[in-house]
Amino acid sequence: MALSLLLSLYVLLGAAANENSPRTQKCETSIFTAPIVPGAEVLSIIAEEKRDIDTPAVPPSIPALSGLNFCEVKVYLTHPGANDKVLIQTWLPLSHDLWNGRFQATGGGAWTTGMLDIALAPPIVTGYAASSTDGGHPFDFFSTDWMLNEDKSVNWDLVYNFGTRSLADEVHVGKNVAEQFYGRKPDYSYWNGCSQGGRQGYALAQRYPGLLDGVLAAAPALKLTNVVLSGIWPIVAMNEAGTLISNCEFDWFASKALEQCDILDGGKDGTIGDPEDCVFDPFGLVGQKLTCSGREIKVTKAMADAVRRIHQGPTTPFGINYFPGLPFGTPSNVFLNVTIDTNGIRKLNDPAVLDVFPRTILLKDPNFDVSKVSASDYVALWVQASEEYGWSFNTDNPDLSAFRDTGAKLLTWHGITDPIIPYQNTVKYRQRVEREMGGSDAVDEFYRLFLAPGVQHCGLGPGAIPKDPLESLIDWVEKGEAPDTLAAETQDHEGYLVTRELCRYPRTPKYLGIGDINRASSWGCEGVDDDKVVQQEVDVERHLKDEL
Ligand SMILES: [Ca+2]
Repeated sequence: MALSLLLSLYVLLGAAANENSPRTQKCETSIFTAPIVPGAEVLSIIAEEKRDIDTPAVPPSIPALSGLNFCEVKVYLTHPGANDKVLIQTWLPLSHDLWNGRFQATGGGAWTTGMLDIALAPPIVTGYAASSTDGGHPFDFFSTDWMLNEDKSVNWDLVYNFGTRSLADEVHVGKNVAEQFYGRKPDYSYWNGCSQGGRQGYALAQRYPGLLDGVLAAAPALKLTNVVLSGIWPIVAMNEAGTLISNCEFDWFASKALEQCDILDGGKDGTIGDPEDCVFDPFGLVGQKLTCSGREIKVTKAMADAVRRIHQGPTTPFGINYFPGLPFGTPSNVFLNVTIDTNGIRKLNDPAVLDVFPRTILLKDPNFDVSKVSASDYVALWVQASEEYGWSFNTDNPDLSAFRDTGAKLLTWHGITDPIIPYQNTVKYRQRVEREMGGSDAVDEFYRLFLAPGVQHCGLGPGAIPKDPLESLIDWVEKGEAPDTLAAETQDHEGYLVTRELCRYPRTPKYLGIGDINRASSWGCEGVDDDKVVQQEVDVERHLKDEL
């Protein structure tokens, strides 16, 4: 009797469990069928249960993780006529109970379309079904060789994959694979990427509206051909100024700018709240002395001129500025590599990866010498890059109406002292969207931008870094709670916690004058004058061609 009662209870409880939670399939190849992907043909699917997997860190935003368990689904597809073979890798929490019901598509970085395992580990830890793609090319952050065929002609299909096509494929496949595994569609789908991955988020919003409910796109490499070439501008600027300036000297100028402008936001906290307010004149330091590697150096006019030109950003020989430079106070560690030897001889060291794109893809000239580029050569490179690759890479269409009309949300944050992608590049895009789509308030309904003072590229720097911007996006999408500020924190050099609420663009931070300067509660956000925000757009490309 007791046994039959137990059996009855077992059946009842089992039935109830089945009714309330759909059964997760076993993680094996046989349970998956080919997803339908517009414009592509699935070649194969392989599913395998993975246990106790470790993944490496990618500083500053991705930590090393270990002991991960998941169902890995590899889908290989091709685009008919392209002769490509693209991997889309999806990781799925092993049971329905471990899944948070959401899908997350992840982005790449530098010259990768996706980061595969590295990018998939953080979302699996927090319960997402998540995807990444290799775009059909080898994984290498710093090489663009894969964009060329063996005969050195451009592989336009891979250029297309990298720019936009593989991103949509990744979302189609990932959502479908999750649905097959869990027996229901994801409740919500998101994009999460920084830098190249940030640009990719905008590519999805601009070209494939309707695929995602929310896009988190940090420090986006919008106008990618411009961003890439802006990396060699400091070298051109030094050529034009007639002197090389060492990293040590540049950083001395940065410290002077910080000394002067830190207080403009009301608080001496080691960051400049709004560099637009910082009117810093490097020529005012001519004649002053500094010390680098034990050697005393006197600031010359040529040095001040080099610093001015670097901060001004790409400018034609006739003085027309066509891309933002690094704001004052930004470190030089990425784009400058000049040292001074014991004899006082200045030397431009190997520019490392800065010249990869112009050397291998644009000019296809292995002997290209970036140290010899003049301001007019540079304009020619700029126009060529934009004309040949802009259609795939630049992701700068300001019309987001189709994305807005689906109800989706776009959230971006950008470090103000980003030494790789000037934050003004993102601001300029946002201003173009405002002009196109009814002004700042109308755009804020679906697209919000937060600037992070003192933060570098995707993280690092002395400023407070957004704590969990994806959570803020989720609250906006799923609960209708639009973020007015973005919670951020960091630790100062003594390990003391620093908190901030990052201001929603175009507002800027202001210390309230009382209270702990390291606490968010001591800071507010203030508005800006209208004339500061809206500037008429100039057709820069046409202007540059006129000068050629
Ligand atoms: Ca400050």
